[in-house]
Amino acid sequence: MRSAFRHSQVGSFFQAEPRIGNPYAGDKFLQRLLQRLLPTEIFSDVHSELMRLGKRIEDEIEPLGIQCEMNPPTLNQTDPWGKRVDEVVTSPFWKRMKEISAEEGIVATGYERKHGEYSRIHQFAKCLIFHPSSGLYSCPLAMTDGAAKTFEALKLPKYNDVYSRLTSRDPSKFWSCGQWMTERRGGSDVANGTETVAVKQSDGSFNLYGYKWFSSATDADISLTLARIVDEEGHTKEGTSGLSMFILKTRNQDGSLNNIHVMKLKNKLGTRSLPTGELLLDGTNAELLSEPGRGVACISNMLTMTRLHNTTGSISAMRRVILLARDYSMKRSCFGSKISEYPLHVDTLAEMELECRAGTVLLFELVRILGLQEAGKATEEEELIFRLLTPVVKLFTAKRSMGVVSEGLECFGGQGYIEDTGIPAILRNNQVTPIWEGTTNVLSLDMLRAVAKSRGKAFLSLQSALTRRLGVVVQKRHDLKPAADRLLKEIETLIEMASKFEVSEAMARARIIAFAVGEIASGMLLLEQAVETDSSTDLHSAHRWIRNVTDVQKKLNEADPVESTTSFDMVFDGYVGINSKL
Ligand code: UCC
Repeated sequence: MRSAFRHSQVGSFFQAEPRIGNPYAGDKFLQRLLQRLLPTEIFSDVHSELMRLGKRIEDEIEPLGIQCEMNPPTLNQTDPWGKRVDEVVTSPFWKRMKEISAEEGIVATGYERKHGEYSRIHQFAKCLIFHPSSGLYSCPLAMTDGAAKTFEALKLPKYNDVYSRLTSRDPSKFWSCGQWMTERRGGSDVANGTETVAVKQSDGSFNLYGYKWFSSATDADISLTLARIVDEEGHTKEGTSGLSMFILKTRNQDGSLNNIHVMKLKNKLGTRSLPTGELLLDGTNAELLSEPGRGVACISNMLTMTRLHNTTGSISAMRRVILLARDYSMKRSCFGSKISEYPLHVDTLAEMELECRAGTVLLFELVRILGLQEAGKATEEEELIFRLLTPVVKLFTAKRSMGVVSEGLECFGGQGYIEDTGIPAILRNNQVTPIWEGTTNVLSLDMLRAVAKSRGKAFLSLQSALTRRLGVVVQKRHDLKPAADRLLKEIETLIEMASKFEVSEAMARARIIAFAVGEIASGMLLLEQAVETDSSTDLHSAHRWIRNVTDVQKKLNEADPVESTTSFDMVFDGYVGINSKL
């Protein structure tokens, strides 16, 4: 009697937990997209590899990733006798993730070029399913991919060994690479804020002195970084043209740090499994990689790659929360039915799915062009679109994914707010994607720079590609003409209005322009997917997306931040600032 009473207090119901399962098998949209983008034989090869990797993720990588999240790195600054050692201690799970990354060729697949121009599609499909289960090891891999791309472009035989390590599948050879750009003064404004200096040594190498404020993956084997060369008179040059790019090894041959002091590990909102630190470079020996003064242009190769990986991160965070929420909706009953049976809940999931699909087609459009570039087959139009869309797609997916992931947490009710379900970490970790690799505003301005540098040709290339490709869509399915026309009208209006803006007006509206480009381009890609796959769900996605595309004219006309002071007045409302001594 007493034990039954106790039992009834605890209750006998325990909710079955949501699971991601095999993330590739669970993503039919990705499968159809790959089938469409890849020739039959290549698809067959890639599909079976992704099925296998997906299973390994489910069985081995996902539990390891959870352990990475639960066992963040620590810093031992001194040994027991007080000697400074600055040892970043990472967990065995994190170390194992590095080995698995090499074994699976997460970076290597992009450089082995087994599938020629399709190799990047292959690689990024792997990244997409690997990322959310990797415990954020995907971050060092993003930088490693960026470094491999940079070395490939530089074609310096002296660094063949470095390149082969960055792209190796052998865990004992594989090196990861950091990207140490951010300093206290220069966050976004790298060109003016970088204070690190490089002093030439008699052997031709340089010693670096400076403070790197955000160094993701302090445990990397090597890093690329920026510094100002000190000339013979002891002067350095200001601005972009004073910056050069260097390579450094983080450790000397005896295992000691290369005159690097790890001042602290950052206490971050998320990405806690990543050893992000503040580093003092105190005579760190490095070699000059770029031409003097060409550091920003040279590291841009790396930035392009890390921005693609950032996009991958945002999309895969959406996919992860959707896979979990979808599974949960079939396990959780409420008000007498499975929540998957409520149209309102399904509609919420459908909006999330739609955003994820839009991001996915954008990513694979960029990755498709990247593969063509590397095979020497990209047209001038594609090159211009690639430069234009890279910042747009990064900022678009990062920002929109935050809404999706937040919505996703709500799908689990209170459980979505409970740390040890692992669900809140998706939100905390994803909040970095709109920030690192360039904030939304910085990247909106980067898009404008791409337009300006091409004298408007980047926009016109996008418009002509849209016109041509939507023409093909309409030829195949005439009933899609209204949707295609809507997109063509929006791009035409956007370009017409943007071309009449003064520079300052365009800059003040850069975000609106960037999001409009993202919406229009993804609309076109979703329509292509709909006609080429013949899937009713792909057709529904395209219609649903285009129905929601922003009215660009209205949005741009409403935005009046330049000509009027109203917005400024509204924000500051008589505020004159508080003495920062507080
Ligand atoms: O390091 C970080 C964290 C690492 C973690 C990465 C993991 C990511 C994925 C994880 C997956 C989960 S965060 C640090 C990130 N920092 C930034 O992103 C900096 C943001 N600021 C910018 O992007 C700025 O726009 C700058 C620094 C690029 C602007 O510098 P400048 O000097 O003002 O730029 P300029 O003068 O416009 O360009 C200088 C040269 C030009 O070449 P030339 O001289 O030939 O005309 C530009 O065309 O650089 C070229 N350039 C570019 N080229 C500049 N930006 C680009 C670009 N985006 N693409 C191609």
